Amino acid sequence: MAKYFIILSLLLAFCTATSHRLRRHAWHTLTPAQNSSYISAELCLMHTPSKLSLPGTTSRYEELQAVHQLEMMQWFGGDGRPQDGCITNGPFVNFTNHLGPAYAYTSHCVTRRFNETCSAQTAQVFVDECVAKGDWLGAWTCIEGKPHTGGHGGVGGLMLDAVVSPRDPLFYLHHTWLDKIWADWQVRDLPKRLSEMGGDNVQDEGNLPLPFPPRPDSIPKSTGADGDPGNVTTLEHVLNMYGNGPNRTIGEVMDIWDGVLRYEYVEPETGGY
Ligand SMILES: [Cu+2]
Repeated sequence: MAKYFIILSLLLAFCTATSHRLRRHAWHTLTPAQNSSYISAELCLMHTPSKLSLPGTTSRYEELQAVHQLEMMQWFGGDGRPQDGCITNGPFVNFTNHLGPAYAYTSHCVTRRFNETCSAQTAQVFVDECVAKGDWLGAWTCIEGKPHTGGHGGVGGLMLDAVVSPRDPLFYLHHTWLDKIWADWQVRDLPKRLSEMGGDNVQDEGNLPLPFPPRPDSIPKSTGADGDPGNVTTLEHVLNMYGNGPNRTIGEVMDIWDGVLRYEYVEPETGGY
């Protein structure tokens, strides 16, 4: 929550000239008059023309959004261009993919089609809802639902290709964030949640949030379900790395802190995800 108040204070500072030191207060402690004055400050920003010549901006309000967008673009590039979705800036602008779409093999750029409606599903409120679930099946389906699909749909383009979405470098940022949500759910009930597993190991292709085309005969069948006694995922389930590293069972990687992975998350100073 703290980060929102920093942004709120910045918004107010743009339209309120002050000579004394500003003090930051939580929204719910303000008077109705102060709440309305804050809203007026936002409207002021929205109605004040831009002056920084940042791409796409028409108001001071959008210039603040542009700071965030440009920070991301600096590292990963921005949205795709209208005609074909290819990104036009950032370090991956000249990167050519060779896998996909789906199970095909073609040469193509990194494509994106940002969608703020989808991105909204990654909001903190939905993450909190998932982390509060009392069992693995509840947490997994919750994370899969909004935070997971919200990230894929929010970026769009390659990220919406259910078979080869990792073609966009943003995929890895998104999925390591999902890993953290899982770990945050685990720490709420340790050590019990280091061994909680379940759910189908072969997804129902007719009931997926993203479309999976049928697997052609030329593609080897997945061996991901090795080790499971049936269509229920267990700790003995083998994660096939196809030579990228040693195959592991799910049981071996459940404990990120003391298992074979051995890592921990460092919380940002402002908290949150
Ligand atoms: Cu994903």
